[in-house]
Amino acid sequence: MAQSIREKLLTLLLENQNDYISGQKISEQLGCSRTAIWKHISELKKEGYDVEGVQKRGYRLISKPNNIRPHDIRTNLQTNTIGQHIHFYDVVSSTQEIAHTLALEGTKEGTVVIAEHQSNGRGRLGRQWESPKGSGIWMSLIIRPNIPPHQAPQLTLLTAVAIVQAIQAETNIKAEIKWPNDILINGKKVVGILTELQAEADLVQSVIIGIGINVNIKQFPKELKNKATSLLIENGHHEIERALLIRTFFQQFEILYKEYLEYGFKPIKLRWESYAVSLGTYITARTLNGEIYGFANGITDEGVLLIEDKDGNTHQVYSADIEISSSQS
Ligand code: BTX
Repeated sequence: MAQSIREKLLTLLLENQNDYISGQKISEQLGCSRTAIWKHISELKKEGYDVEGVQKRGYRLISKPNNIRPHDIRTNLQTNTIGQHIHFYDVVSSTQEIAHTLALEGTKEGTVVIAEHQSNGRGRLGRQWESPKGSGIWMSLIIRPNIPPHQAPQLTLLTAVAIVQAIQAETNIKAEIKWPNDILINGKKVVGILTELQAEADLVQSVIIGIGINVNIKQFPKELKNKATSLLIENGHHEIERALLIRTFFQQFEILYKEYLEYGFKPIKLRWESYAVSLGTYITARTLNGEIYGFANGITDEGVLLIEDKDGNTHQVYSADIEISSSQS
């Protein structure tokens, strides 16, 4: 999608962050009047951008807010599809709900729904996902891969790889993946992924990937304190620019997704394994049909977890919550 005037203006201001750029130059480059530019700058100021305007010198960007509106994210975004269409909300019940409706209406692949706050963010099996205002990334990405439904869990693993890579690129923190959908730092959950499908018997129509990233959360409610963390907590309490992290995630995701569509899951699986904490160790898997305890041998080319129990039987686990044990019990 072509950049909007607002995005072009932001790009110019960011490229010249420490210098003044004249109103004349901006209006030439953007092909709009100086009054229109002044109006856009006023809007940006209302959103928290600190832009200095000095007569005869022009405009200079002094600082930007930690916002995640479409133009904050799309400025300098280098993707063809992922994140090219963004629906932003201050508050929603769940971004998944809106994404489902958009997907049914035939929205373009790569469309993203993002909110500052979810009043009813959801995890798997009807669990709640805590989504406080202004400090996280709560978003749903819609894609339309040409795959049978049973392969869709691979996209959860692909998403996890893209997130781990984006976190490492932007914060230098090495996060780990716990099969199938948790991303952990120091054993605590920092990201949750919820993959939902719209499918016919043998063909996927849309995959809606819900992603919750605890970015700048300073404190968690009592019941989550011991199992949840945020990038800010793990990063010596330095704030992280959310729009930048989202952009990097979109770029990483697009690269991996293209690779996946062309070569299948194998190359993604190799990367996933290099970040996984739940392999080569004893684990307990809690499935809807009961518990399995054993040695996690690996995942199949489909993304299914293989657990060998004490009798040497291998179990294929498609979905579960797992707990890692430090040794054989
Ligand atoms: P899950 O079922 O694996 O994890 C849910 C569990 O994680 C909860 O029961 C709780 O114990 C814990 N938890 C809740 N909130 C948090 C949090 N902020 N940080 C760490 N742990 C938490 C994981 O489900 C999938 C979550 C997906 C969330 C995204 S946000 C955007 C999209 N919209 C939506 O409604 N859900 C997805």
